[in-house]
Amino acid sequence: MSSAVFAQKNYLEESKEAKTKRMQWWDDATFGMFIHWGIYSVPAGEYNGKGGGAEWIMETHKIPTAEYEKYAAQFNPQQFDAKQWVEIAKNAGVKYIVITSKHHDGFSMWDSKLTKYDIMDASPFKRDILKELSDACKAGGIKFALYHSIMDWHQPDAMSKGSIHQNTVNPDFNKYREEYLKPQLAELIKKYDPAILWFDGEWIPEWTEAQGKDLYNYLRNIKPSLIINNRVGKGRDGMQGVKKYKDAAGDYDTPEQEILAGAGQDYWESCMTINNNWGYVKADHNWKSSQTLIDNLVDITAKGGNYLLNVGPSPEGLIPGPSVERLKEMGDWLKVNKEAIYATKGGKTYKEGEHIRFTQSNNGKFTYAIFNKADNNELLLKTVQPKEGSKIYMLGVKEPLVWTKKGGDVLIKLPAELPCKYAWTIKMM
Ligand code: FHN
Repeated sequence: MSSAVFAQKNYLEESKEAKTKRMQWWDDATFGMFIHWGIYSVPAGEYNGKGGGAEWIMETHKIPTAEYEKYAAQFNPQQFDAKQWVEIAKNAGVKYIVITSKHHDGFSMWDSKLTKYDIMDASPFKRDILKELSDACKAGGIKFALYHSIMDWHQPDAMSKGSIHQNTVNPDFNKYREEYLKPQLAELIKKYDPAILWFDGEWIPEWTEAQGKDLYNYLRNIKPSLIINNRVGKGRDGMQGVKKYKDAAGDYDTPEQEILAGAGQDYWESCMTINNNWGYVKADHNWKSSQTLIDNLVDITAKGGNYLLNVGPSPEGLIPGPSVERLKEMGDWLKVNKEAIYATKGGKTYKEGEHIRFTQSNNGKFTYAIFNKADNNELLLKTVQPKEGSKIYMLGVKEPLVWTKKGGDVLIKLPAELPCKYAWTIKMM
């Protein structure tokens, strides 16, 4: 009897209109929270008294697999509360959460049928973290998404000959890809329905653009609405994260720890740490200021990108206090200025001096001038100005602002009392 062969759709040939429709929620969301959490939080950036590594600690200190596996037996985050994490994200104004399902160390943070090296079988915690968090995201109205590493330092066939993580005599990468990587991803989609799959670790020599294109299509045929980043293939140009060639696999560019120049870029998302590390490091006290984090959000939005800001929870299951404080301040700022950030596009001229950025409502009706510094309680606008005779407002302030023409520029008198800290938004037509 012939087996039913389901017609595989070729999503690599998706129309621009279909992609725009599929990406619309992501484009409007603008602000996401990255979570790097795994058994690497147990050593917390220190091994045998030496610092360095965070989520890379196994590689940084060349820890043998059998020794590293012991961290799984110590991973017991009893203070983990998914509802609390979602509350922190909502209070920050975050619209989607991307958490590591499996980082390079190969440990699966969910109950996987494909391995015993997972949260249910190898740790005393024995709770399905991804299930708890995906349920909490759904209840909280936040999109749930997953980071998944193609590189895997634990799976026998995943690392090439000569790698310190080579765990078998003749590694067969095709076997790893077809009998482990792809089935685990299908399992993750079926169990947790992620809105995005955020790939990483694609730089290994065994991975190719052709495999990336095949994986992209395989996943989109399982979940057509899935959004997949450009690290699914080999088209990313280093940490700048942009596509090296037009038809590279993946839906958006992924600059890391940097902000693109914007202007004409397609879909892109800048991922950044909130301190100096992705994974938890107990000695890392270098948190970025709320001013810097809000300036980054404004700058990225004005250039048409998304901001994926990372937290690294502790081995106890807590998002570090300084991260929570800064995320709350970003949320307070967004409560006043959200109209200039969500569902907007980059402004006509997004850069006018160091202290002003412009965004526009998606329908182009309103322009927003977001600034973080003004002289003598006045703001001078040069290249982007309000229409003659129109009223202009500051978001969070009821009364219209007084503005006058000064030569070819516009001078705006700021209200005596500003509605928030860090940066302010002028709304004009
Ligand atoms: O090697 C990873 C690193 O651990 C971290 O996950 C970042 C976040 O995007 N990506 C890779 C480094 O580029």
